[in-house]
Amino acid sequence: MKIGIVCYPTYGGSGIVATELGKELAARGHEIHFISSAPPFRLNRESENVNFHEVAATTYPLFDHTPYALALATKMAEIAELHELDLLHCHYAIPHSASAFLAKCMLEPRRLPVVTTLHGTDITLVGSDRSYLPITRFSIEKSDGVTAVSNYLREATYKTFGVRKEIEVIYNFVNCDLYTPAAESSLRRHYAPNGERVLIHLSNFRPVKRPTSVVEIFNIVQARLPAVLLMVGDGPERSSAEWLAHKYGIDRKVQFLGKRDNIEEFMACSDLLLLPSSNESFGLVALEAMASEVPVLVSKVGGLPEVLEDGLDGFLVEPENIEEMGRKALEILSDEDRRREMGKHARQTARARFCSKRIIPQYEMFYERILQTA
Ligand code: GMT
Repeated sequence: MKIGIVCYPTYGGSGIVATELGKELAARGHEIHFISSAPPFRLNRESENVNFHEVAATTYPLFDHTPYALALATKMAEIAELHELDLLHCHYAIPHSASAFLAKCMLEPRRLPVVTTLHGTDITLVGSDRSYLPITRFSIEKSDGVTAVSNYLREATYKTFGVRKEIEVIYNFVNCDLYTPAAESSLRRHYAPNGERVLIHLSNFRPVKRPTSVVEIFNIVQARLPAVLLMVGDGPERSSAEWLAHKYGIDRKVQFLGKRDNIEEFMACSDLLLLPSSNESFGLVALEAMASEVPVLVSKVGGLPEVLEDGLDGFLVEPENIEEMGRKALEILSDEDRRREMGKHARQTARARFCSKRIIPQYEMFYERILQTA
């Protein structure tokens, strides 16, 4: 198939899933055309089946804001025609699916089926804001196929938008050959030279990820055992988290590493992932940790209970309960045999339910169904 993939290029789950999906589909022989404002950050174009088309949104002194959605629609229509795309797959509804609808209308009577994958805040936060709700509902209804990354998100979409559209759940996936446990790690030697336990948090540091809570949980842990915390990523809450670590006097144990590419190496050198988000439709980073044999301590919210089994792959704790998160972290980290056992179970869960080999064919089948019916 010739597939156009539309996503945000920035550090965020929806862009990562879109990029990894495109790479996996290309490896399976499909021709992939990424359409975005910049190359998605995990995209490498080693495969000749992978193409990238930049949306250049021209600005003008009259515009307060550049009308990106219009430039995107124009680019979608142009690429679909030029490369004879079979379908467009939009990741994150806003504004991608609305632009795709415009592109589809522009090309009529040529057919251009549109698939939308809902990821999270396009439904639970941004999409449910009144300024976007009607257009998001419209774009979902007008898509030829809609998928959501968890049952939780599917139900949230029905509840928030009252749509009648059939929504198929296709879970997020992980490359289990890339995310693997490491017997030896130079990163671990570098960050934990004295055998400290390594805790990790990875996100785009938006308020929903609660990075300051990560520091609070770590503060409880480090008071009881030698430990370091790796904070990977960047975003608006980073300085508050840094300031808190300074206030607690633990800044030398907390490393803010900014955005990194070699995530699999950081995962593999860690002992525990912390993800105390206030909401999470899936929690891709938890899955990446699990595949690396790293137990996870996450909030009992959104789609996370669909991803891991409480007590076996890690723990699910109410997001506000920092004390309990601290206790559970210590429970895992103070018993190395148990921690390893949990890690192994977590990898088994990842392999059995969320490996790319298992999930990518679900997307292919979905596309085929849409192509037959749209
Ligand atoms: O919140 C993020 O990290 C980015 C956001 C996005 O849509 O770019 O992530 C959402 O999509 C990810 C991939 O499907 C999910 O793993 C995240 O759980 C989800 N984030 C939230 O629901 C807050």
